[in-house]
Amino acid sequence: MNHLDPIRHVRGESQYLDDVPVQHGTLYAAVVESPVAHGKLLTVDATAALELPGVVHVLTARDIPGENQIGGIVPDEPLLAEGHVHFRGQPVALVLAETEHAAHAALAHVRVEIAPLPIITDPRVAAAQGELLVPPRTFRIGDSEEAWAGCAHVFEGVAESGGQEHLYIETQGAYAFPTEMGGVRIISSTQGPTAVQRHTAHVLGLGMHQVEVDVTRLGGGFGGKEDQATPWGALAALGAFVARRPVKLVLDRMADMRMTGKRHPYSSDFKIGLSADLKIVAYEVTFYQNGGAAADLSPAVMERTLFHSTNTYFIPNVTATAYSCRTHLPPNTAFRGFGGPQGMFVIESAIASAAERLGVPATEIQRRNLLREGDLFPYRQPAEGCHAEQAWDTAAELFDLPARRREVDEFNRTHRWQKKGLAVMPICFGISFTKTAMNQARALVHIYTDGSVGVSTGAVEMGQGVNTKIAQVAARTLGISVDRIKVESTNTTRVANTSPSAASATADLNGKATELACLALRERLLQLASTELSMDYEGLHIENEQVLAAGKPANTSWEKLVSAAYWQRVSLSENAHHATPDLHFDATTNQGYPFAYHVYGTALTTVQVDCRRGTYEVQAVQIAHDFGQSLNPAVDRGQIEGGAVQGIGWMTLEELVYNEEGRLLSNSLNAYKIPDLYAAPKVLDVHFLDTPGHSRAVMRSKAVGEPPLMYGIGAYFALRDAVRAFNPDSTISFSAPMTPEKVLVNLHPEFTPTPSDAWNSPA
Ligand code: LUZ
Ligand code: MOS
Repeated sequence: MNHLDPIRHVRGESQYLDDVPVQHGTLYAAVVESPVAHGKLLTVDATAALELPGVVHVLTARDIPGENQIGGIVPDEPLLAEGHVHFRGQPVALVLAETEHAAHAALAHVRVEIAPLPIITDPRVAAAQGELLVPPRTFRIGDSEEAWAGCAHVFEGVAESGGQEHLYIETQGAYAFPTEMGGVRIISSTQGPTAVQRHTAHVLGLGMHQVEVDVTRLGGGFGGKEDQATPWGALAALGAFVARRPVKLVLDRMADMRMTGKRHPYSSDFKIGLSADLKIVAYEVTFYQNGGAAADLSPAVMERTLFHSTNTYFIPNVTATAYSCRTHLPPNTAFRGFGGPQGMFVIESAIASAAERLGVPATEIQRRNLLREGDLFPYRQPAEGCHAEQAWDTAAELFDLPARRREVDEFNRTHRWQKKGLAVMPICFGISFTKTAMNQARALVHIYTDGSVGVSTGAVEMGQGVNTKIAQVAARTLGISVDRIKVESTNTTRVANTSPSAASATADLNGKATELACLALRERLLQLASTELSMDYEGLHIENEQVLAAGKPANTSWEKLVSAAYWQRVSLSENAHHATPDLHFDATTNQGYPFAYHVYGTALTTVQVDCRRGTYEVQAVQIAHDFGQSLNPAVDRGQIEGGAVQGIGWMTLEELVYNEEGRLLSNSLNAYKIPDLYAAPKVLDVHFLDTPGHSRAVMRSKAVGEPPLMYGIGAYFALRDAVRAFNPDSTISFSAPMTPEKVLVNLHPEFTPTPSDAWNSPA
């Protein structure tokens, strides 16, 4: 079965926020941003702006009727700046005007006066000054301190990974309408409708029942709309609340890039100890996370970095510490992988460092230390249903790792100015929100009297195909065709108290709730069929698969039965709740059972570098991935391909540059390069491993959203391999992204780059 949406997408028929027909009387909002990264806010003077034609209101913190606070984990973030500004691009005021043009034209006429204060952009500097967003955390197993003495080899180093712009195709935005009785209805481009509802209610001083949030679909989220869709929803709602008119607020691309947080850059210290036979005995790592100016989701991201600090390896002695550092950048936030990729980059750097210094292939160390069934993660959950070795061995055999290695070496022997590189990247990703309480979901299923079905859940469709999967779950469970099912918009009045669509867990959580609701309806209908109607009803009982496989429209007896149920006054609606069983985690000991299960896989990456220019090509990414029993191989393959390419972008081309004043210099697609058709791998193979899936996964189809991003880490190490083939003495640092400029400098260390003048020239 294909994804339900693409034909409409391609025809431009799908409705996104900006396609919602504009209601008469709508005002347009534009955001006045702080022009400096840190300072004392002296005045916000809107007099001149208010004299411009079409300008209706300029709202500041003083106009907020409730509490000026949108912090999630920590209450440290105002909706509109008050007293101080903490990052460049921080919302200071909101202009409301009759047209979009008038609103934007007014921005420059709002006079904002700020007394500048010192600016920190480096997380290590922040940590040294005690600027932490939350106290540090340490995950510990065994005793690494004791273990060093017993190691044959110990290596230390530093690893750095950069941020990443989400670059969802649809920018942030919201459209808010005042409702009768003083409430608001918000159409929001958010992964977290409940977060928009909760914070808007708080800001407006309303009950949550007075705020309705509706989401049809997003043009991408990638984590950027898990928490950071909230300010735009709340600002539009504030405008609608004050003006008593509909208010539409959509960020343009450059405003979105300037004002919103991104993937967290990390700077980390590692120390790895190995035995003579290359077993990893001990690992110590300290992460400095660049959190930006407010906590946002940084503490949770930092925690997931710790969870994934050993990737897919068993290490008996681990001490992993993380600092979430406050800097004067926009608050960094969730991004596909949620800190996991950053943690995994460091352990892979440590292994590469050891391998290079010992003169052995990194793959020797990697393969020898893969997790096995029952091995403990540093947080004491055992690896259950562990497919780490299966994934590696399948990939190595299927894609012939020894032959790939020989080909690369042979090519490098015979070519002077072109070099190839190869890396293997095994992954392991824990599925569940690490905050146990968030692992719950509800579904509301209505069967209409004609036998058609409407399903509402908390899942937000953002291109990932969750609605397709939910429709499949309902169809399979009820034994009817998918055409009879509509997955409705995500609306806080139909399904309340939802977790965001995040953590790769959306299909599992909402799919399971859908399955439960459909099972209850099916039981009820079966009972009716057997007792009340003495119907010999087979369509529902079994043969569901056959009915679907035969491509028959809904079994006619389904309609008969549904109609009978109505006339017998049997309810045709069901609301079900699912909570992932068995999860627990103690955040004081950092031990427990936080994940429903883990997803495994392995990628082989081959690159070729032009050693005169530093330019490169990712030739092949060949993946063996653990999908379990895939509900939808087409959708799942798409997630792997997109995730891998997005990960390659993070590791290679995508370079966020802020200057020392905290100004984003890579502020448009002229200056921020994401993978395009040319940068995508020439070959991208995805092999579906034969694995049973997990009973905690929806219909044993394992979560697939975030894990593949981490295959992209292989591209960094493959490039490093190619650089070292050209220049074996290279003292190349573990620093991603490995841009062509960086490759060039590492190929030719005698070539001294000029300081980044280009970046510092006035924009
Ligand atoms: N969001 C969240 C996430 O709130 N908790 C998580 O554990 C998580 N993991 C991945 C992505 N988003
Ligand atoms: Mo996400 S990083 O699962 O919103």
